Amino acid sequence: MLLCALATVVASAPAHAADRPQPGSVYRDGPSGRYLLGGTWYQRPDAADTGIRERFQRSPGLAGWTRTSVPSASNAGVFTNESYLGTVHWYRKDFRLPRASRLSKWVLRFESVNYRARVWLNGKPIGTHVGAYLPFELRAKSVRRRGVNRLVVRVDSRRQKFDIPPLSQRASGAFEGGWWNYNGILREVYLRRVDQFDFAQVFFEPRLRCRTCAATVVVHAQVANVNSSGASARISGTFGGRALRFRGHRVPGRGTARFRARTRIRNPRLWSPERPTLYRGTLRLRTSGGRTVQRYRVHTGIRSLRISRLGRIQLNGRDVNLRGASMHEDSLSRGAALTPTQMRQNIGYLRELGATITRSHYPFHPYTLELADRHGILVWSEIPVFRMASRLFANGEVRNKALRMLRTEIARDANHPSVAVWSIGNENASRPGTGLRKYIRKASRTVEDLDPTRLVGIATSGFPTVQKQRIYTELDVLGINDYFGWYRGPRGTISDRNLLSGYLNRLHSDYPNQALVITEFGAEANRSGPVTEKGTYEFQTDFLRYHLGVFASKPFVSGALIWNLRDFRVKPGWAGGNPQPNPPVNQKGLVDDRGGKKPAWEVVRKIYRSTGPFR
Ligand code: GCB
Repeated sequence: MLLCALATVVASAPAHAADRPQPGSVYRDGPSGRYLLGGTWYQRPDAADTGIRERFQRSPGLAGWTRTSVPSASNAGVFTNESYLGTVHWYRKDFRLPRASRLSKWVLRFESVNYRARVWLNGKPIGTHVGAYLPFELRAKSVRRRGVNRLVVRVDSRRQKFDIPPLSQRASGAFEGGWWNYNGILREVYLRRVDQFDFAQVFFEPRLRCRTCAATVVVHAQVANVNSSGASARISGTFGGRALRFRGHRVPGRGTARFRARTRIRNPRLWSPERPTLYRGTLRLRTSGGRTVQRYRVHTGIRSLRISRLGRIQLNGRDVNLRGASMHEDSLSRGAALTPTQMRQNIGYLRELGATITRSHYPFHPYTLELADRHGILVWSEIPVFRMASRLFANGEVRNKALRMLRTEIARDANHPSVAVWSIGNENASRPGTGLRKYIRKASRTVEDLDPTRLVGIATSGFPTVQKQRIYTELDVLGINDYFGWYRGPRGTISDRNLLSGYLNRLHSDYPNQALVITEFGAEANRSGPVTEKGTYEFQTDFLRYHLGVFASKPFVSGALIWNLRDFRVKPGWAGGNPQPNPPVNQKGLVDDRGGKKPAWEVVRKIYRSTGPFR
């Protein structure tokens, strides 16, 4: 009740800096009719105590609000326990609708809000959403065609018991969670103009039987009718300049219909890290009367991914040998709300390093994926099912939530040729119980159904104490987080790096049909010192060189990713195995917070540059 009162008061306030959003988007692929809701926004912490709330209600103008821009992490640079555990923060934005036909309807698209969002438009609640890193859309029913609109968003970054990924403070005082909990509207907000029909999902599915074969591209389009009465829709389009022919379909009122077309490409130019060829696909959506209501464009690639009989990842029929580094969306100045320049910088580092693969614990910003497509960097794409205890998977609703994330991720990212693996989690229970086994099985079927062109995998802790887990044989790829010689592991079993080689051999014989990728290996480094002392640049350099040497001697290792490209913030008290840590910073980066390259950079760069993407 109080929340609504707050939002209504805000809604009746005089307009401040009401701009008219301009057409355009940060990432280029997707539907027409997108307008970036950039410009001036305002933010304020929640007025939790009555005094502040009263003041706020009496002066509904700008008192208490500060000017900001979106994307925004409200607690960037604040590394207190409270900031990590979560807060409530408000955002608001005044805007005028772009000029458009009266037939247009409007949708608000949020690319990522962490973690719970409640949204009001002109004082009316228009929807809520839970979970970051994936987009959600709300119908802007209460939008005013003339005059000023006021959008208000309440962002609550506190995590609840069954949220994914988990984040809390244990009774011991220790914190759960793997990266800083930034509160805010972490990625862009768009206004989308929709008229009658809307592309709900588009997938250009490349089918390629062999490297020299002709390719078939099957185009799947799901069209939504935003009106209440049924109507016929038509789609036309092109792929690589060739015409696509779809049959017309009737789309039920407020329902959806599926359209399909295919085209054959006799001599396809294949996408690979060496030559990341992109084909342009365009679609045009029309009413039966011939009025164009939306266009859609993608830049995608033709390539195949499968596992060979020897358990190796094959890209376009050739065994890969990938090397790279993982990333977190994190910067000292902006938290997780990276600017396009920062995303370009990160991809720039990967390119300079000679990396052919990257990874994160959550779906990347779509712009990062477009850059990866363009520059031939494969992506291990993961949903944030991060270190979840068995008891969580025992809960069917938790499993369903994770599966929904996976489906949303596939729907959003299926056209990126860089995405090679849909990863369904990281370091969950090492010996999956019934619940986790059910989740793995369902997730693997989900990928098979929705996207047969890619591999399904999971990242696990590399512990030799864990025997073969039969459930993993239902996956294509097994990710191993290798900290041999860094952490101690269960009963000290990974303290000795010399045990790494034998452990990898054992894994390969346990899972001969699964590909193995080293999803993590790394060591903290924040100072110079003896090579034998953990936390020194010398130790990190020697550690990475040694591990890369072991991987190079194992033809069954399809790829390896350093943890991490750059230093990032984890949680209060983070030490990460470094006897002289700098909490909350994870300093396993090759690059530090000032953009400085640590000594290991040059050693890794030389090794990566002399390792081709194929065997
Ligand atoms: C891991 C986690 C990653 C941590 C890393 C570390 O295994 O997957 O999120 O940051 O280890 O530095 O300990």
